[in-house]
Amino acid sequence: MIRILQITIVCIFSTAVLSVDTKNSFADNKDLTVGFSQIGAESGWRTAETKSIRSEAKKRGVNLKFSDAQQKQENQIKALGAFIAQNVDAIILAPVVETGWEPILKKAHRRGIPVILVDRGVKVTNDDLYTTLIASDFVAEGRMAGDWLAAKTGGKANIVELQGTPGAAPAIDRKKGFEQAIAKHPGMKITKSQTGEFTRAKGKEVMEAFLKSGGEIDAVYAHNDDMALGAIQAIEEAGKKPGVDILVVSIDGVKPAFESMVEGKLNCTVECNPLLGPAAFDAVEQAVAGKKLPKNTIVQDKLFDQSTAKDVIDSRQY
Ligand code: GZL
Repeated sequence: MIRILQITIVCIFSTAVLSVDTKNSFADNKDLTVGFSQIGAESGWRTAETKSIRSEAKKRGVNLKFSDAQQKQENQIKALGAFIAQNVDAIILAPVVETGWEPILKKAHRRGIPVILVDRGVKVTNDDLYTTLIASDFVAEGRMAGDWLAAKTGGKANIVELQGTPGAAPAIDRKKGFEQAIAKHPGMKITKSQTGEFTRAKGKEVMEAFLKSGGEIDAVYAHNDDMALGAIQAIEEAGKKPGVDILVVSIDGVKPAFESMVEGKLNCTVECNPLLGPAAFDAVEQAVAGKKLPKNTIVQDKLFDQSTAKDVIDSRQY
């Protein structure tokens, strides 16, 4: 725990220092070339992360090569191959799924190109194949959402679940954490569960099918706000009141989620901070300078619900 605490303090401290005087500290980065393989633009969270990485690269004068994989791992692997062929100084990777990265990461490792993982982790036989992972604790996020729902329902609810992308770390771990939380309450069970692929459109479509298939639904647990907002639309179109007839809990903390909580439709969201640009380029600079980095930097998360949404909505940065 101390280790995580130290990492968190370092992370917060270095982020705080960077945001104060970045213009002076990194002017000499103009000859740094970094390849960034981004998953796509499936959610508000994702576009906020892309904006943070792009703006931080600009602020530091880093030459950023950006690739949008349109949700396909093969496109990410191709992009990493191109970055390696161009002999970039470092790679930032947001891996769409956990597995299948060994060969391409071995190639980068052989070329001595540091790979900074942001927002999602990978499963590899040797974690020397990546330099560091900067991400939230998705199991903790799922647990926070489950504990909140248990308290709200007195431990009794039929729940439908909208899962994220199959095989993605946040989908696997948010499910795990939520199930750990509700396991403490025999009256809480997940009656239906299907992927909504982290998108609003698919989340709405799956929720419509859940509603049509009958059975009591007391709550929806969505692995991200975009799917939750789609589910809210489906609940309203079915003539029910989201947030009242059917509770809605989700994760991310994007601004539209706060707007929905103020309207009384979304009940709670667990923030998963996407503004990873400063920490990502901190790690790039330390890695290219040959400094040792912690293998895992955990981004701190916080739960918001309708009792707090109004007070903080104007200060939300994404
Ligand atoms: C979480 C990130 C997830 C978000 C979704 O770190 O990988 O992917 O929760 C996004 O909104 O699509």
